[in-house]
Amino acid sequence: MSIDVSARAAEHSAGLDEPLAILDPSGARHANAVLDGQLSDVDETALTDLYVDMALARRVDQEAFALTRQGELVLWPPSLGQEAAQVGSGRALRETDFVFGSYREHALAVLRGVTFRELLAVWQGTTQSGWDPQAYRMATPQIIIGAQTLHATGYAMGLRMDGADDVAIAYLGDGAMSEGDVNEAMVFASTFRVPAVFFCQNNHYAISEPVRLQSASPLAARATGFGIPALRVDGNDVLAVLAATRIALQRARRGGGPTFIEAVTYRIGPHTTTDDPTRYRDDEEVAQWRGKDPIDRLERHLAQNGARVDQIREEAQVRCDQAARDLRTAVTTGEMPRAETIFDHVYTTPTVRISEQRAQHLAFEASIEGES
Ligand SMILES: Cc1ncc(C[n+]2csc(CCOP(=O)(O)OP(=O)(O)O)c2C)c(N)n1
Ligand SMILES: [Mg+2]
Repeated sequence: MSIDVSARAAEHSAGLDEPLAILDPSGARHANAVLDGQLSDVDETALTDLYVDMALARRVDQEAFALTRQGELVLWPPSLGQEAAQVGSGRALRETDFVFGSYREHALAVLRGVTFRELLAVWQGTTQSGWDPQAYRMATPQIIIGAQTLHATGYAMGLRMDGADDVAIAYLGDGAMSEGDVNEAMVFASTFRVPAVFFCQNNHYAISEPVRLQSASPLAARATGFGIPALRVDGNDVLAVLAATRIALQRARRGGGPTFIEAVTYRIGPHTTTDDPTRYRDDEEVAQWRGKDPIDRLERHLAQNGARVDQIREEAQVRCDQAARDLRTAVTTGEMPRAETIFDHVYTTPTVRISEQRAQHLAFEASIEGES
């Protein structure tokens, strides 16, 4: 029986040999039998919106990186190069779907409406968590590699029990595929047929570990062993990502269970602002991937379609410059939370022990007040 399940999952999979793509790096559009049907509504306005979203994501990332170098943020995990993977999938979601990200999904946070203040506070160390997950339908950043896939699966089990047709989407990296948590999440998601999407951004590295040392076969192929159909797409092609995510979401809403998407992309920048990638990879490899840039690709496509690219670029520039100003204001307006708030959100209802620890801490603070 398990063989049948895997075989069925494989039958509904696509792109395992060669990633599915719509736009090539030159911006030319190619027909794709699996994806084309999902893109009939994507006109020039929609393409422009995707372009502006990606430009904005890139600028937020660039500014936050600079704020780290200026000592305003403690750390930042850059998303340069991964804009199509994040924006294409993020734009496929409904407002009521729930996002469970890792720590690199800044574009998702921006699309969901998380404020710059809330986003930067995470990396400034001035929040105990980040934001209200329910307000944005997005969980706060997860540093424990892969843990969010369990959260998404559990949430999706709840959605099924409620009879809702929303979907939980978990973002994970290539390195996370080696974690037990992810494998456990896929078992539960598959056997309970939960409305979940596992969206893996294969950016080719887990810090310094190249993906070829994590897997000898495409990561997406693993999902089929769990009975989960997989779509492997060019992750720098925003249209391919949008279409694949729509397919996965539709399957989940119809009661067809989870889908695994592998978006093949590349982390152009360092792992975080404390990493030096020149120690473990060649400039040549990075240059090759720069040639597949997701934003340049869409810009070329718009130009080939006769769109007024100079106008679109200008519109994006205005939005980006405003975002840069807003980020700088946001980074300087935060307040340090009081230390005792660390006890506030451990449990919905504090346990006796947590309450005691809180009281002890307050007593200690009072005892040293005025000492320095
Ligand atoms: C359980 C766990 N193990 C190790 C780490 C340290 N760590 C932080 S990021 C990272 C690499 C993750 O790589 P990947 O899943 O590919 O995501 P990416 O950083 O490339 O987005 C590791 C090993 C961690 N945070 N959690
Ligand atoms: Mg990675």
